[in-house]
Amino acid sequence: MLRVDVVTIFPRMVEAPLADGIVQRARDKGLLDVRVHDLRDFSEDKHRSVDDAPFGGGPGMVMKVEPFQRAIAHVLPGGAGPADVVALLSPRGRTFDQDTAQRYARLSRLVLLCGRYEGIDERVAETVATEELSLGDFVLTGGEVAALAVIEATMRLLPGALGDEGSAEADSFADGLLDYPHYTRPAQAGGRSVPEVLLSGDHGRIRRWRRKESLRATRARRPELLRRAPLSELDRALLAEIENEEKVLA
Ligand code: 4G1
Repeated sequence: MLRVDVVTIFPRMVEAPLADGIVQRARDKGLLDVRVHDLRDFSEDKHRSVDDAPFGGGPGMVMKVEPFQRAIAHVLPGGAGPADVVALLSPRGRTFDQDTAQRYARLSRLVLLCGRYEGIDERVAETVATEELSLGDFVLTGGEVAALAVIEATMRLLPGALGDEGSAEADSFADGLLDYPHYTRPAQAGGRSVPEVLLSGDHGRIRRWRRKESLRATRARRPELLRRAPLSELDRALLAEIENEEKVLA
Protein backbone atom coordinates (compact mmCIF):
# COMPACT_ATOMS: atom_id res chain seq x y z
CA MET A 1 0.00 0.00 0.00
CA LEU A 2 1.37 3.38 -1.08
CA ARG A 3 0.16 6.39 0.85
CA VAL A 4 0.22 9.72 -1.00
CA ASP A 5 -0.43 13.07 0.68
CA VAL A 6 -0.96 16.15 -1.49
CA VAL A 7 -0.63 19.64 -0.01
CA THR A 8 -2.36 22.35 -2.06
CA ILE A 9 -4.47 25.50 -1.80
CA PHE A 10 -6.89 23.90 -4.32
CA PRO A 11 -7.78 20.49 -2.85
CA ARG A 12 -10.85 20.05 -5.09
CA MET A 13 -8.68 20.46 -8.17
CA VAL A 14 -6.69 17.42 -7.06
CA GLU A 15 -9.47 15.30 -5.52
CA ALA A 16 -11.85 15.18 -8.49
CA PRO A 17 -9.46 13.51 -11.01
CA LEU A 18 -8.43 10.96 -8.38
CA ALA A 19 -12.06 9.90 -7.83
CA ASP A 20 -12.45 8.23 -11.27
CA GLY A 21 -10.99 5.55 -13.48
CA ILE A 22 -8.07 3.31 -12.64
CA VAL A 23 -6.85 5.58 -9.83
CA GLN A 24 -10.16 5.24 -7.96
CA ARG A 25 -10.11 1.48 -8.62
CA ALA A 26 -6.61 1.25 -7.12
CA ARG A 27 -7.93 3.14 -4.08
CA ASP A 28 -10.93 0.76 -3.83
CA LYS A 29 -8.57 -2.23 -4.04
CA GLY A 30 -6.56 -0.84 -1.12
CA LEU A 31 -3.40 -0.44 -3.23
CA LEU A 32 -3.31 3.33 -2.90
CA ASP A 33 -4.33 5.69 -0.08
CA VAL A 34 -4.46 9.32 -1.25
CA ARG A 35 -5.18 12.20 1.10
CA VAL A 36 -5.43 15.79 -0.02
CA HIS A 37 -4.72 18.59 2.46
CA ASP A 38 -5.65 22.27 2.24
CA LEU A 39 -2.49 24.29 2.85
CA ARG A 40 -4.67 27.08 4.31
CA ASP A 41 -5.54 24.76 7.23
CA PHE A 42 -1.87 25.13 8.24
CA SER A 43 -1.85 28.93 8.15
CA GLU A 44 -1.97 30.54 11.60
CA ASP A 45 -3.32 33.97 10.79
CA LYS A 46 -6.99 34.93 10.74
CA HIS A 47 -6.98 35.45 6.96
CA ARG A 48 -5.55 31.94 6.40
CA SER A 49 -2.86 33.51 4.22
CA VAL A 50 -0.21 31.34 2.63
CA ASP A 51 1.67 33.95 0.57
CA ASP A 52 3.47 37.26 1.04
CA ALA A 53 5.43 39.86 -0.94
CA PRO A 54 8.94 38.89 -2.09
CA PHE A 55 11.96 40.09 -0.09
CA GLY A 56 14.00 42.26 -2.43
CA GLY A 57 10.91 43.60 -4.10
CA GLY A 58 9.41 42.84 -7.47
CA PRO A 59 6.03 41.74 -8.74
CA GLY A 60 3.85 38.92 -7.50
CA MET A 61 3.61 36.94 -4.34
CA VAL A 62 5.70 34.14 -2.82
CA MET A 63 4.37 31.13 -0.90
CA LYS A 64 5.36 31.20 2.74
CA VAL A 65 7.47 28.48 4.34
CA GLU A 66 5.66 27.98 7.70
CA PRO A 67 2.36 26.56 6.35
CA PHE A 68 4.37 23.92 4.45
CA GLN A 69 6.41 23.17 7.60
CA ARG A 70 3.23 22.68 9.66
CA ALA A 71 1.66 20.59 6.91
CA ILE A 72 4.63 18.23 6.75
CA ALA A 73 4.73 17.95 10.56
CA HIS A 74 1.06 16.92 10.34
CA VAL A 75 1.43 14.28 7.57
CA LEU A 76 4.91 12.95 8.59
CA PRO A 77 5.22 13.67 12.32
CA GLY A 78 8.35 11.56 12.65
CA GLY A 79 9.98 13.13 9.58
CA ALA A 80 10.73 11.42 6.26
CA GLY A 81 12.17 7.92 6.62
CA PRO A 82 14.21 6.06 3.98
CA ALA A 83 11.02 4.77 2.29
CA ASP A 84 9.48 8.26 2.17
CA VAL A 85 9.81 11.09 -0.36
CA VAL A 86 8.62 14.67 0.05
CA ALA A 87 8.60 16.15 -3.45
CA LEU A 88 8.11 19.82 -4.22
CA LEU A 89 6.57 20.28 -7.68
CA SER A 90 8.57 23.10 -9.20
CA PRO A 91 9.96 24.11 -12.61
CA ARG A 92 13.41 24.09 -10.95
CA GLY A 93 13.19 20.35 -10.24
CA ARG A 94 14.57 17.34 -12.07
CA THR A 95 12.24 16.19 -14.82
CA PHE A 96 9.86 13.43 -13.73
CA ASP A 97 10.28 10.26 -15.79
CA GLN A 98 9.35 6.56 -15.82
CA ASP A 99 12.42 5.64 -13.71
CA THR A 100 11.24 8.08 -11.03
CA ALA A 101 7.73 6.58 -11.19
CA GLN A 102 9.29 3.11 -10.67
CA ARG A 103 11.19 4.38 -7.62
CA TYR A 104 8.05 6.03 -6.18
CA ALA A 105 6.00 2.85 -6.68
CA ARG A 106 8.24 1.15 -4.06
CA LEU A 107 7.84 3.88 -1.41
CA SER A 108 5.63 3.65 1.64
CA ARG A 109 4.92 7.41 1.73
CA LEU A 110 4.95 10.06 -1.00
CA VAL A 111 4.15 13.68 -0.11
CA LEU A 112 3.56 16.10 -2.97
CA LEU A 113 3.79 19.84 -2.27
CA CYS A 114 2.10 22.11 -4.81
CA GLY A 115 3.08 25.72 -5.34
CA ARG A 116 0.99 28.60 -6.71
CA TYR A 117 1.57 32.32 -7.36
CA GLU A 118 4.95 33.43 -8.71
CA GLY A 119 7.07 31.10 -6.60
CA ILE A 120 7.77 29.34 -3.34
CA ASP A 121 10.10 30.46 -0.53
CA GLU A 122 13.37 28.63 -1.24
CA ARG A 123 13.39 27.25 2.32
CA VAL A 124 10.51 24.91 1.39
CA ALA A 125 12.90 23.12 -0.99
CA GLU A 126 15.71 23.28 1.58
CA THR A 127 13.92 22.29 4.79
CA VAL A 128 10.63 20.57 3.94
CA ALA A 129 11.12 18.72 0.64
CA THR A 130 13.54 15.85 0.09
CA GLU A 131 13.52 16.47 -3.67
CA GLU A 132 12.24 18.87 -6.34
CA LEU A 133 10.36 17.57 -9.33
CA SER A 134 9.23 19.18 -12.58
CA LEU A 135 6.93 17.90 -15.29
CA GLY A 136 8.85 19.79 -17.98
CA ASP A 137 9.81 23.13 -19.44
CA PHE A 138 6.57 25.04 -19.69
CA VAL A 139 4.72 27.49 -17.46
CA LEU A 140 1.92 26.22 -15.22
CA THR A 141 -0.16 28.23 -12.79
CA GLY A 142 0.56 25.73 -10.03
CA GLY A 143 1.91 22.28 -9.19
CA GLU A 144 -1.50 20.55 -8.93
CA VAL A 145 -1.67 19.18 -12.48
CA ALA A 146 1.94 18.02 -12.16
CA ALA A 147 1.11 16.24 -8.87
CA LEU A 148 -1.77 14.41 -10.59
CA ALA A 149 0.53 13.22 -13.36
CA VAL A 150 3.03 11.91 -10.78
CA ILE A 151 0.27 10.07 -8.88
CA GLU A 152 -1.17 8.47 -12.01
CA ALA A 153 2.19 7.35 -13.43
CA THR A 154 3.20 5.90 -10.04
CA MET A 155 -0.16 4.27 -9.22
CA ARG A 156 -0.27 2.21 -12.42
CA LEU A 157 3.05 0.57 -11.47
CA LEU A 158 1.68 -0.70 -8.15
CA PRO A 159 1.31 -4.50 -8.34
CA GLY A 160 -2.35 -5.32 -9.08
CA ALA A 161 -3.37 -1.82 -10.22
CA LEU A 162 -3.81 -2.75 -13.87
CA GLY A 163 -6.36 -5.45 -14.61
CA ASP A 164 -7.68 -6.34 -18.06
CA GLU A 165 -6.35 -3.05 -19.40
CA GLY A 166 -2.95 -4.75 -19.62
CA SER A 167 0.18 -5.05 -17.58
CA ALA A 168 2.72 -2.32 -16.97
CA GLU A 169 5.44 -4.61 -18.36
CA ALA A 170 3.63 -4.79 -21.70
CA ASP A 171 3.81 -1.00 -22.08
CA SER A 172 5.72 0.33 -25.01
CA PHE A 173 7.70 2.49 -22.64
CA ALA A 174 8.81 -0.49 -20.51
CA ASP A 175 11.54 -1.09 -23.10
CA GLY A 176 12.20 2.62 -23.66
CA LEU A 177 10.66 2.74 -27.17
CA LEU A 178 7.60 4.50 -28.54
CA ASP A 179 4.52 2.42 -29.25
CA TYR A 180 3.73 0.95 -32.70
CA PRO A 181 0.67 2.35 -34.56
CA HIS A 182 -2.71 0.92 -33.55
CA TYR A 183 -5.75 0.27 -35.75
CA THR A 184 -9.29 -0.95 -35.25
CA ARG A 185 -12.42 -1.35 -37.44
CA PRO A 186 -13.23 -0.23 -40.08
CA ALA A 187 -10.41 -1.54 -42.29
CA GLN A 188 -10.93 1.50 -44.59
CA ALA A 189 -11.45 5.03 -43.25
CA GLY A 190 -10.68 8.51 -44.51
CA GLY A 191 -9.29 6.98 -47.68
CA ARG A 192 -6.64 5.10 -45.69
CA SER A 193 -6.53 1.36 -45.19
CA VAL A 194 -5.14 -0.64 -42.31
CA PRO A 195 -1.71 -2.20 -43.04
CA GLU A 196 -2.35 -5.57 -44.73
CA VAL A 197 -0.13 -7.52 -42.31
CA LEU A 198 -2.51 -6.76 -39.41
CA LEU A 199 -5.37 -8.49 -41.28
CA SER A 200 -3.20 -11.50 -42.26
CA GLY A 201 -3.64 -13.53 -39.08
CA ASP A 202 0.11 -14.32 -39.25
CA HIS A 203 1.12 -13.55 -35.65
CA GLY A 204 4.84 -13.93 -36.31
CA ARG A 205 4.72 -11.34 -39.11
CA ILE A 206 2.50 -9.06 -36.99
CA ARG A 207 4.92 -9.18 -34.04
CA ARG A 208 7.87 -8.37 -36.32
CA TRP A 209 5.96 -5.52 -38.05
CA ARG A 210 4.97 -3.98 -34.72
CA ARG A 211 8.52 -4.09 -33.40
CA LYS A 212 9.81 -2.53 -36.62
CA GLU A 213 7.22 0.29 -36.52
CA SER A 214 8.08 0.89 -32.87
CA LEU A 215 11.73 1.32 -33.84
CA ARG A 216 10.79 3.46 -36.88
CA ALA A 217 8.66 5.85 -34.78
CA THR A 218 11.30 6.12 -32.05
CA ARG A 219 14.06 6.77 -34.60
CA ALA A 220 12.01 9.46 -36.36
CA ARG A 221 10.44 11.17 -33.34
CA ARG A 222 12.63 10.50 -30.30
CA PRO A 223 16.13 9.52 -31.51
CA GLU A 224 17.56 10.19 -28.02
CA LEU A 225 15.38 7.37 -26.64
CA LEU A 226 16.69 4.98 -29.28
CA ARG A 227 20.28 5.67 -28.28
CA ARG A 228 19.48 4.61 -24.68
CA ALA A 229 17.22 1.62 -25.43
CA PRO A 230 18.58 -1.92 -25.03
CA LEU A 231 18.45 -3.30 -28.60
CA SER A 232 18.50 -6.97 -29.62
CA GLU A 233 20.14 -8.42 -32.75
CA LEU A 234 16.68 -8.47 -34.39
CA ASP A 235 16.18 -4.78 -33.47
CA ARG A 236 19.46 -3.88 -35.20
CA ALA A 237 18.44 -5.87 -38.27
CA LEU A 238 15.06 -4.10 -38.35
CA LEU A 239 16.76 -0.70 -38.00
CA ALA A 240 19.06 -1.57 -40.91
CA GLU A 241 15.94 -2.38 -42.99
CA ILE A 242 14.42 0.99 -42.02
CA GLU A 243 17.60 2.83 -43.00
CA ASN A 244 17.66 1.03 -46.37
CA GLU A 245 14.00 1.89 -47.01
CA GLU A 246 14.84 5.55 -46.39
CA LYS A 247 17.75 5.40 -48.86
CA VAL A 248 15.45 3.92 -51.51
CA LEU A 249 12.93 6.73 -50.97
CA ALA A 250 15.58 9.47 -51.05
C1 4G1 B 1 10.00 29.55 -14.54
C2 4G1 B 1 6.11 23.81 -14.90
C3 4G1 B 1 8.75 29.49 -13.95
C4 4G1 B 1 5.72 24.70 -13.93
C5 4G1 B 1 10.32 28.72 -15.60
C6 4G1 B 1 6.26 22.49 -14.65
C7 4G1 B 1 8.14 27.74 -15.46
C8 4G1 B 1 5.56 22.15 -11.22
C9 4G1 B 1 5.66 22.93 -12.34
C10 4G1 B 1 7.82 28.60 -14.42
C11 4G1 B 1 5.49 24.28 -12.62
C12 4G1 B 1 9.38 27.81 -16.06
C13 4G1 B 1 6.04 22.06 -13.34
C14 4G1 B 1 6.48 28.48 -13.80
C15 4G1 B 1 5.11 25.26 -11.56
C16 4G1 B 1 5.21 28.24 -8.71
C17 4G1 B 1 3.75 27.99 -8.92
C18 4G1 B 1 5.90 27.73 -9.91
C19 4G1 B 1 3.55 27.69 -10.37
C20 4G1 B 1 4.88 27.70 -11.05
C21 4G1 B 1 9.70 26.87 -17.17
C22 4G1 B 1 4.98 28.94 -11.89
N1 4G1 B 1 6.15 20.81 -12.83
N2 4G1 B 1 5.06 26.56 -11.92
N3 4G1 B 1 6.25 29.06 -12.59
O1 4G1 B 1 5.62 27.81 -14.34
O2 4G1 B 1 4.89 24.91 -10.42
O3 4G1 B 1 5.85 20.89 -11.56
